[in-house]
Amino acid sequence: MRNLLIGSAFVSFSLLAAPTLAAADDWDMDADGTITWAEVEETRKRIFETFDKDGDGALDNAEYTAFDEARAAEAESNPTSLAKRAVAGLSRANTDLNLDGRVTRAEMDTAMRAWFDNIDKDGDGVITKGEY
Ligand SMILES: [Ca+2]
Ligand SMILES: [Ca+2]
Repeated sequence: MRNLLIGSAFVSFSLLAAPTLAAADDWDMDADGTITWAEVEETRKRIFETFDKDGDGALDNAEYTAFDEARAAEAESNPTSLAKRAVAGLSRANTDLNLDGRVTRAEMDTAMRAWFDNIDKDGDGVITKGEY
């Protein structure tokens, strides 16, 4: 269930990570119809570049609140089902794995890796359209 929640929200990360990323297809950075783990890691990097204001490698309470607000604003202005699901799906409940109030790169990595492995049903390390 946890993985499913993360997964449903995951494809909306691109809507949130940066204003320049407007479409879910932006996940697929080389536009070849697949999402690789490298592309997932790139998106995670962008999330931290955008929201980790003090650059300490973790989203603290205030920084995560800004991330929450960005997702809420995105869902408001672009009310796709993916954007709406991202509001709850990417909440601290799903990413702050040790419940210490901060989401580290490692925690985000673990959450996204779990999602990736869950969706990549044939285990070839690549998510193809239809799998997501
Ligand atoms: Ca920080
Ligand atoms: Ca934590």
